[in-house]
Amino acid sequence: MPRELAPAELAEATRHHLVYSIGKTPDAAKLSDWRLALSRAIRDRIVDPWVATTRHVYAHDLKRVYYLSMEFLIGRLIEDAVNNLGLEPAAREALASLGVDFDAAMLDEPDAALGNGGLGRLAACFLDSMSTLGIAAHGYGIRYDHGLFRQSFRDGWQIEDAEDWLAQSHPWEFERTEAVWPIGFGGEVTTRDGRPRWEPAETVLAAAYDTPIPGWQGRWVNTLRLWSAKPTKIFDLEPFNRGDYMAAAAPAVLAQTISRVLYPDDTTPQGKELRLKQEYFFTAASLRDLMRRFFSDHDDAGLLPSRVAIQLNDTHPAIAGPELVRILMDERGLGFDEAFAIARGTLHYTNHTLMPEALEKWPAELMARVLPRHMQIIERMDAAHAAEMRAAGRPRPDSVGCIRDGEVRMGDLSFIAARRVNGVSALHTDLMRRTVFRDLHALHPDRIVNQTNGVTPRRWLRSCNPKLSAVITEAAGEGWEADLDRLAALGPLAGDAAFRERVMAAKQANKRHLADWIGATCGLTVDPGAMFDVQIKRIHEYKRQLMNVLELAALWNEMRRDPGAPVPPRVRIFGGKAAPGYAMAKAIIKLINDIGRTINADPAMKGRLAVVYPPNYNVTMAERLIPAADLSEQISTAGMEASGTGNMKLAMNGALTIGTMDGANVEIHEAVGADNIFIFGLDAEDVSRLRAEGYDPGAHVARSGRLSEVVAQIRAGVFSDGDGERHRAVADNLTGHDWFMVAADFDTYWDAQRRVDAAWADPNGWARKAVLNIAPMGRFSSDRTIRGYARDVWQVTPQF
Ligand code: Z16
Repeated sequence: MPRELAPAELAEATRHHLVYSIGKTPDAAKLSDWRLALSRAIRDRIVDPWVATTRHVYAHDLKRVYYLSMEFLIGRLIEDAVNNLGLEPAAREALASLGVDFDAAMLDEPDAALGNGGLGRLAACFLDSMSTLGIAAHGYGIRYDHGLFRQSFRDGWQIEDAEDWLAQSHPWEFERTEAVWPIGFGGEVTTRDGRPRWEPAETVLAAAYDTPIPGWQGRWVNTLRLWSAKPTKIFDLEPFNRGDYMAAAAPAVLAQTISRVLYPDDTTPQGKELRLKQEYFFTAASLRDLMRRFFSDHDDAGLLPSRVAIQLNDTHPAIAGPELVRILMDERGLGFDEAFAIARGTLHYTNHTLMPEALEKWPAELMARVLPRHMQIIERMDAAHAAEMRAAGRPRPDSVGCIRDGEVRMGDLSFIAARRVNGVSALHTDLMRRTVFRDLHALHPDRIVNQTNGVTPRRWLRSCNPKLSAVITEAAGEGWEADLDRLAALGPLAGDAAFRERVMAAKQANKRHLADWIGATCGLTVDPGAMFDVQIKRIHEYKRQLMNVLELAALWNEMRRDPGAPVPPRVRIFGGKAAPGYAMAKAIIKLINDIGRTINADPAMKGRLAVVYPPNYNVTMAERLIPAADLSEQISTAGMEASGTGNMKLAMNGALTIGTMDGANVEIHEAVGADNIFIFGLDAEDVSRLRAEGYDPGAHVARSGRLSEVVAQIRAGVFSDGDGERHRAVADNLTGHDWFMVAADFDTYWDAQRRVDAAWADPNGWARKAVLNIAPMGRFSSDRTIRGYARDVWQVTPQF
């Protein structure tokens, strides 16, 4: 723990940075200047423990973990730093003494959105946990100039705008001008001295930027190293001398596009050449970097698996397999067999989805053109794997192979190049073994392991929900933030009325706060006494926001028909972005906004039913919504959501789940018990059976009076100013195709919502359930997840 810091000392350090780092005087400083100065002052406190961590790792030659991820959705860092270092009170007081509001300064920090959703946020939670547990780890990724787009609504339709998180400089990072690696693309493979040699046609530089990641109490500080692409030469001299300055700058423009922008597709890869270049760019730079570190104090490449564990976050860095083999063969002179064996002892792969359209595939032609040497190595790895299986008397079926139908399959490549392959929830891992990886699993029965996702309780409880945190500290004592199983102490208190009241008072205060924010940002008045019912996640058909909004419309119908019915007041809240190219998801957004507008405009719904969809859902908005939620919507088609992590964050903050038996919902159900969760609908087996039998959505719609009525209203333009065409694509899809089985689950979802109504009508019972949701959430801390990876996958020992 860094030395205690007095507020006056922090104020002085902030003033000093304002003048000497930012170059402003207090009278001229804007809020963002103060925020940057404070960040620098706090960053100064992290540097000593950072250096100490690095020294410790070198001195003890600890095995290192490298987490390679295309996405790190870290959000605001000031908050993590202040919280983990215990500096919040000092920072608040220091800024107050300088005449600056701490909360306003925190909110001024741009939300670093270098990720799309769950996968990127998981990587950020893992960084926090690896530092908290004292694991020698580096995160490696891309320093995108522009993170995930900003969303706004125009007339209810999603509009995207460029995000610009670096506009005011990023105060946490250190540029490492000594760590700059050339990365090649294209060209050809020649032979020199009997060895293959790749001569790339283009080269760009990967430049390192380091952000320190302090763990709980600052005992350990790891590094997030992000790569930015730079040109190898700024100007082509020949056109420059001719006076054609624009042409002269062309190579610089080309290089910089590589790290320019995050691809905004959650779970649906685009197969674009630039994306493949991004993947190779950061993977090759990271391997170069970690191999330099390894060879700086070892000279036997065979030691790599015992000193280094590399985790591939999805197939995005899957080119690491062939790249590592290439380095060992072409640069270190090892034979193929030895190189492949070393790679297979060092690499590990996490799968995050089984949806066929989401599994990365590259045209073999593209791979061979962009990475000709790697294409040769992929063919060799694949052939070696096939030969090995034949020799073992277990020949591969045709369904296995890295290159099939003219495409390179990154899932198979990752599998054959990895020592361990993991799923992200028990159900998902089971489905991996039985479906997508069935044949590979039969060949390698010990390779697939489960590591159920988790979330960091520092950000997702302690820092976003200080009121509930104070109540928890009273019950569980200090220090639960790094030992979340201690929440179990709350279980016995579920029967204690005074304790329940304290928990619900925290919830109520958070709801009032959110209601004020909704009033200020959406211009809607909502009653903080109503049930806050939230569905916050990317907009995707499999997540079934459509089913939610159809049930909402049906509820509106019911409430209008029977104005006296004892339906508890609800505020239904949506948050989430659609991939810009995903037309159906964007159509669903428009439908939600149309139905929402209709309900909100109905005077009979005043104080009874309201719909809120604030634009631009991001990490910061999640931190506002989650502490104020009563009901958590986790209603994906069973078998489709690999895990979910929002489900864990919401339950940890005392929201009850309405959900299907999908992803980690299954484990949440097991943890909280059947009485404290609202489960409904088809399970994964039902879904696959129904699909195999031939699913007829029209029949399900016809059978449900409520659903038929809503579909007829949509077709009649009831929600769209009489325009029956506007939502036709959505309605037609629902009645004619409905791959995600909204119609099949609609009625049981309706019934589950009515069970929710009944439970809400008993405030004591609801509060009891809320406490019984929080109490068993220790198992969904990302600390538990990381201990699992450390033990079962990486074989490293946490220091704490
Ligand atoms: C993503 O966020 C996820 C999967 C994927 O293939 C690509 C992206 Cl960008 C999500 C899963 O959908 C979600 O269920 C899971 O909780 C999350 O990854 C983290 O594992």
